[in-house]
Amino acid sequence: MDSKGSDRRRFLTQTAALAGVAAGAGLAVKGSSAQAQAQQHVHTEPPRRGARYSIDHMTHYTPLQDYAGIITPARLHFMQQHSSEFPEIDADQHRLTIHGLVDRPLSFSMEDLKRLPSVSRVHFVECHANSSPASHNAQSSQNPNLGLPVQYIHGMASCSEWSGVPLSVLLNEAGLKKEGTWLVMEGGDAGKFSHTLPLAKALDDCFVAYGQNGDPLRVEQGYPIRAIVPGWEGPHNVKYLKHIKVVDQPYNTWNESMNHSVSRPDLGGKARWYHFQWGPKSLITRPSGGMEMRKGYVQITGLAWSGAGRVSKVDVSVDGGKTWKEAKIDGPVHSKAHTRFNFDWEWTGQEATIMSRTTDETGDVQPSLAELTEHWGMKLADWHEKERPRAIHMNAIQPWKIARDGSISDAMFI
Ligand SMILES: Nc1nc2c(c(=O)[nH]1)N[C@H]1C(S)=C(S)[C@@H](COP(=O)(O)O)O[C@H]1N2
Ligand SMILES: [Mo]
Repeated sequence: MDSKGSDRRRFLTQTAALAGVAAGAGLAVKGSSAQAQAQQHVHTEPPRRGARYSIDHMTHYTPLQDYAGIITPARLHFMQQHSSEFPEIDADQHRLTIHGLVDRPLSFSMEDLKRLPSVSRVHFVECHANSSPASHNAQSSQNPNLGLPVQYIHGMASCSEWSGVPLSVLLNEAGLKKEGTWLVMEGGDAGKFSHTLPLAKALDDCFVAYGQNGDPLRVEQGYPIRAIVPGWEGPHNVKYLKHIKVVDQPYNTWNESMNHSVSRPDLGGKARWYHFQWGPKSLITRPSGGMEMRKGYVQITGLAWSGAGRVSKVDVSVDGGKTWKEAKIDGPVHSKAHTRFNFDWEWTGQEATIMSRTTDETGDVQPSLAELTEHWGMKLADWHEKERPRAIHMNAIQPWKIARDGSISDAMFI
């Protein structure tokens, strides 16, 4: 089959489906028609700096700047899919097997799963590579001087109400042998995307989801079932889930080895293995890069989240981090979920740098770029090398710089 041809058809269809959403966007992206924006909502990768590997994958970014509240409309959920086609799975035939270090290997049909006790929980899913240093200040065709809009820097994060069966229920049915300490989960897509997970996390709050915002999962999100691993990096949430094997040690699956480790020069090229939980993170989604300010009242709005639990507060600075004021939290605050914050402001027409910083219920505070860089054993100057180093698990405070002419640019690495 001609996979290029079918990809193109798919992108064309999805562009058409999203055109309505883009046209409704409030703050205009400078110098772009609604149609050009729609194209941008669904095109694949923005220019990447320092990409070191090449594998088949399809990416969609969530337009974080274009919706209100905390739930990402399902059709706008980001997608990070390591294959060039979606698997075509017949839900009536699909089975989930649990095997390995268990008393009774089991195989569940969708009907079996839906008969079991269920939970519905609001959680974010965020790609480990979201907010990558490579996407900051990458040149945008729309905003050559302003960098990419927030969608293409931070849009590999979305938040949904997921429904399904707790992994603890399924594992207890199968009966765990005491040597079992880890799981390997495998998807039904072409590359058999696999990931390991410590058993303790699986038993704590993970579940096998079949529902997304009340509907069945979308094909992009792993129809008919996927793992939800609350607060942990994206790849743990294995889509098209087919097999769960209980094992006695972590496996370095292909994806974990190739894509999810960063080698550190200061550690003699050794990698930092196994990133798990997202730290506290927030960002102002509006006004943000590529938008245009008008003088007078403006509501600053954004999202905050943490892999450790609930957001306890969000502070906003409009003077480049010199002073901070607490923002208003709007709407429900769920654990390991996007949380909406708002902040009333008046822009007087002066140059300003705006940013947000969140604190989670464990007291952990979102780091500045300088703090995060130090924590990683790097130097700020490293980011200014020609090939900006690769980094995953990026949760640094995001500054947006407002110029006197009202244009807004990404000030993360200036
Ligand atoms: N089967 C399968 N599961 C997968 C992937 C994949 O390519 N195939 N991608 C992983 C990665 S890297 C991420 S970030 C999340 C993205 O979930 P989403 O595509 O629903 O946004 O799914 C994870 N689960
Ligand atoms: Mo990812």
